Amino acid sequence: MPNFTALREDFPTLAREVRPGVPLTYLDSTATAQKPRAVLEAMDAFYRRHNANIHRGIHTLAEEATAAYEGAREKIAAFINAPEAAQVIFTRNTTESINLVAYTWARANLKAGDLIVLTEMEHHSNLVPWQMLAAERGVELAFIPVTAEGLLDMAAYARLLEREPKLVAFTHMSNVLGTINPAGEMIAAARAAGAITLLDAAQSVPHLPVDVQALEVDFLAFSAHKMLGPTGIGALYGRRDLLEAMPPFLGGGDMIKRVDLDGFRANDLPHKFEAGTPAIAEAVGFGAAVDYLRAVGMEAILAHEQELTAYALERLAAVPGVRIIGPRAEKRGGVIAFVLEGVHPHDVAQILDGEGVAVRAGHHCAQPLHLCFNLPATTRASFYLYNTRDDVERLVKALAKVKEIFG
Ligand code: C6P
Repeated sequence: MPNFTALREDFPTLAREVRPGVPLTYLDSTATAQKPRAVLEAMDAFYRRHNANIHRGIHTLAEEATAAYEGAREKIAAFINAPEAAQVIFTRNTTESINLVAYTWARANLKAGDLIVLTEMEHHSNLVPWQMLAAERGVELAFIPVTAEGLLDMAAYARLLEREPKLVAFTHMSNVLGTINPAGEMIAAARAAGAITLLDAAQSVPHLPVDVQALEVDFLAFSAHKMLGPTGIGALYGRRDLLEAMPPFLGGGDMIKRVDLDGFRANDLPHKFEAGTPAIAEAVGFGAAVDYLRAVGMEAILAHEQELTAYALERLAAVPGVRIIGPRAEKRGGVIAFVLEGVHPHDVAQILDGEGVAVRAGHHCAQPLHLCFNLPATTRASFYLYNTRDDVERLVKALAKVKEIFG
């Protein structure tokens, strides 16, 4: 088992104080993760020594930059066990990956009356693109309900599949409830019903082993910044035959094989979907983040976070007035959303910040899910590999302060 307390040393941000004498307790990794030195140094080294545009120049730096960018793609492909690197498209983030599928595959393949199955626990980025498509094309959206425990209602899902949806798109792990959905089982059922599948893996790829071939998923979307990498870069994995048949997303440089005044011929995968100069240094940082996660081990990271979450659930449940939403520990990853009776979540978060405890408050870009629980907002604490029981204790102590202030 890796020494999770010792690896905190790799993250400079975790050593800082929020204000003099108040150390940082970072419990907001679901929003974005902190970055280890290995990522910062890889990006710094890229800019200091190798900076050049890619796929264009034939000078040494251009070749080094291209090799670094494509090398990062290889690492990310291996991390999710993609059959080939060309099936990994660099995007800006999960949101752009999902929009890419909505604007290309969906607009080329779906027509009025076709059904898309989503869930009530989706982040807005796996909801609004489909609502936009529904408004434009008249496709129908249907939702797998969320149970009171915060799980998907699988009987309702089976009934929705009888309606032969064209696409089933759902989150692998909820950014609010922490629920880890049974993706393998759900994808197999969707495939049996003839549907294409898209997995929003923004919260799963960073925290648990994800194997696209074992899952037999058609599209998978995730962001580097939630998995120790930089902001501004994410990835879309896609099945080769689907990606090849899809029209390009954005037009411009690099995504073409040939252009004349009458038209263009699209480039091969993955370049067909990467128009313009991409986030090169960010790709290098993304690759370094994946190296770091691999070295620690995704099984070990998941086990650490689940153990910590079970502990935190127990400790928080003992705080009078705390109501936690979401399932029991075995069914969730390191995310705990809660309300404290009589105190608005924003006030909770503000007082926690005064104690150095960084959490998120609000609807966490999942407004429909909050409505399921009749809550406009929650406070959310989330964990990553660098969090420890000490962080949980600081959270509990800071909550006592909130209660003290609000009586
Ligand atoms: N959730 C949170 O605090 P982007 O912003 O594109 O990198 O990721 C979007 C996204 C998609 N799906 C899920 C399940 C997510 O959790 C997120 C991002 C962050 O919960 C920021 S809103």
